[in-house]
Amino acid sequence: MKLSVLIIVCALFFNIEVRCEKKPNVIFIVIDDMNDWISLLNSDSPIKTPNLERLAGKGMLFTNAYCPSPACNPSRVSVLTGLRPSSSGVYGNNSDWRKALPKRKTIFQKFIDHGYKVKGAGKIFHHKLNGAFHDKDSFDEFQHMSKQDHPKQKLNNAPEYGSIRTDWGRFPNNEKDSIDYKTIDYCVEVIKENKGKNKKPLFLACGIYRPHSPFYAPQKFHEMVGNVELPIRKKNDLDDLPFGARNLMKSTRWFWNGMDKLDSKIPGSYQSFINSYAACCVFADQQVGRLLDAVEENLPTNETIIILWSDHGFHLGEKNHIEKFMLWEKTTHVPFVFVAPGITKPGSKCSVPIDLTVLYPTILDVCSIEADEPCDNVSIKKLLKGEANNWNRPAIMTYLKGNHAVRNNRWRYIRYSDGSEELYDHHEDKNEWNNVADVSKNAKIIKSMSQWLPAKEKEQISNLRR
Ligand SMILES: [Ca+2]
Repeated sequence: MKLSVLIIVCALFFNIEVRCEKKPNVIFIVIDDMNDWISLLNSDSPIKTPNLERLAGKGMLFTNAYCPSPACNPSRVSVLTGLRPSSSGVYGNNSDWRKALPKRKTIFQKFIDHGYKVKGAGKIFHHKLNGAFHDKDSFDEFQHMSKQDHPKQKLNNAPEYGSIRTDWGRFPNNEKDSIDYKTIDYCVEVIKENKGKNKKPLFLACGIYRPHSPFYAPQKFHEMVGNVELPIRKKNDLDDLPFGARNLMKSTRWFWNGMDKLDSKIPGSYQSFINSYAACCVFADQQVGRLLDAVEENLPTNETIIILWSDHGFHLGEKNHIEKFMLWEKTTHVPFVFVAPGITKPGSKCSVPIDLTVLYPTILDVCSIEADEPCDNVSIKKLLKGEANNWNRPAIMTYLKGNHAVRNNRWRYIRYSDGSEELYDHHEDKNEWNNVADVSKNAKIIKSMSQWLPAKEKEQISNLRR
């Protein structure tokens, strides 16, 4: 009896030791502009994402995950450095993030320091100004997004509306000519090279560009989605918006208003736009599938962490808005899957609202890397283990200085820089149609949620120019 106890104790000890010494591979997937209207997060959705669901089956799906900011640059910088826009001053898509945070180590740099080989491809940092936002020090090797080919003429038959960058349709002919196909090709090669024992642990960042605009996907993906039902909208939905919201919407009003006009002129245009966004999501899902095939064939399941997230959501006409850049549910709710062998239970779900500033402290915690600098959020390793009791931190989102949203399991509270407010009750109003901030009995809720707004806000850093 005593001997068997001793054996069990030794075995446990041995296992723990093995886990500490072995550095798991990390596959880190970020998708651009993918919102929550996908079957991963909404089983009724016409946009089917079987590969995202296959990934979720391996670990934990967060059903209430939110981006730190509904724009590429501030969201990505925030996730990759663990600092909110209010701490960094990186509020906008042009903010010079490295100027704001010259010494802050990104997730990737922490892994390089920890003995990892860190490679990446595609859109990881904000893609503008020919890759000026990219961080060379974050990677041992990186394949930039391939050049975006465009059709000779816009495909949406609307030369006056938007630009080629907001076009939609069936393109390119051959999916192998798409940016993401080439990104995945690179990642698959890296994964294959890492097959076998005694390899240096791999951290691979894979940035998928679709469903970001232009909303181009090859013919076959359009055939897969067909005619998708249109998003639901409410008449006069905007009547109860405060000035702060209307003001923030100004710069993107052309997108919806132009669509409305175009659809009157060429009926079916809005439908074809929606179909194209759906086709882009299905295309992105298929690229994730190609990556998962390579991971399953070449890397040991019990020693490979896989993380997938989207940098923010996207409105497709709900609230008369097409774009991100607002603080509502559709612009901030994102897919987030975390597969951590030995920690997450396959096929598990967590509905605790979190924002993705948790990623930095969590991934370091899970991989036993010391976070030597303070983070704005905490590790969610407990949630990954299924221990969600007493978790009371809400998700916090920021867009431009002074505009914030706080989301708990029932409410979304938004406060704009002019002090105006919105409050939505998700138990009754999943579409955020009825702003109940002015209802007197909700004052207590607003007061309690306001406590989570950032106490200090850094001045906005200057824009990066080239
Ligand atoms: Ca409304």
